Amino acid sequence: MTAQTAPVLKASDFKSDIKPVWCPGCGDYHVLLSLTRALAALGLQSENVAVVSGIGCSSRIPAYLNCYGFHGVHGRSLPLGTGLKVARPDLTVIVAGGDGDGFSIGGNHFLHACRRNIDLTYIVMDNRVYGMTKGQPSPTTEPDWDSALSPGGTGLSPFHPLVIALASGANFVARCFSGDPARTGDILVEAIRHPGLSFVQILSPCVTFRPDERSWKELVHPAPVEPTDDPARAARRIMTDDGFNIGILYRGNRTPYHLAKRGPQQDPDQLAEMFAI
Ligand SMILES: Cc1ncc(C[n+]2csc(CCOP(=O)(O)OP(=O)(O)O)c2C)c(N)n1
Ligand code: SF4
Repeated sequence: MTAQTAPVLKASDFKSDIKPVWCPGCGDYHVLLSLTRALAALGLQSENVAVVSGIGCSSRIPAYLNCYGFHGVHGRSLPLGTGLKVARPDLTVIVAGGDGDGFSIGGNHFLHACRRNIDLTYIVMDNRVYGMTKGQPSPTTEPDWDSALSPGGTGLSPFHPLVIALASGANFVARCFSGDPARTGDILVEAIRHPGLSFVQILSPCVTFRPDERSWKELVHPAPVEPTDDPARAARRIMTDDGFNIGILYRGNRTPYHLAKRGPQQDPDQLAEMFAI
């Protein structure tokens, strides 16, 4: 009898048959492409990958992938992904969503997922707006972005996700641009390979509610420095860059979370008995 070898999957094999409902020109199409390329480049099999999301246009991504997926609850993608990874450490778990999902309602989970430094890759498709609910400002929206829903702008200081991730304990931090799927795919490969919590902010224009973001393609540029393993240096650089530096900005050596060695797992029936009223 000959041993069966797993087939080598192409990027297109990771794409499901479901046609995305994103607006024509939405940056998230290219994020989908980059992610399928990364999964293929890593030589992964569909049954060993799970993509978990929250709610938002960007959070629809699990449906468009041919691997395990969970389209969860708004702001709760990281606890879902954390639970999955702890229960199934053998899986490659990728958590994905938008800036509203991750930094607003999910902001607290973002801090603590970075602090726990579980071996996850967290992708945020940052369009600096709530796309799905028609254009409200998000935590990363510029204070002077003038719109029908925020006349004159919010006047609020934007959230700085990369620095907050660093300060909270993430082990890998990168910024990508959806319009460069080749580079984004390469960075995602490194993010997925890197142990611990890898946070990848992908600037992904919302062409419907932020048509001004079409200009991002002229603004992005490669980060002028090599990634550092010093979080303070990385944070200083990110705080003083123009927000359009693309590349791996921090590659850390922080020890990822491992389940403490415990005795044999409790029998669920015994547990139910203990808590029976
Ligand atoms: C608990 C809860 N609160 C609010 C909503 C409404 N809601 C759905 S998506 C969304 C924001 C989406 O913005 P973002 O996460 O940035 O994703 P995008 O659509 O821009 O990709 C909101 C507020 C919800 N579904 N559930
Ligand atoms: S509303 Fe914006 S984020 Fe949502 S699909 Fe359309 S372009 Fe993309």
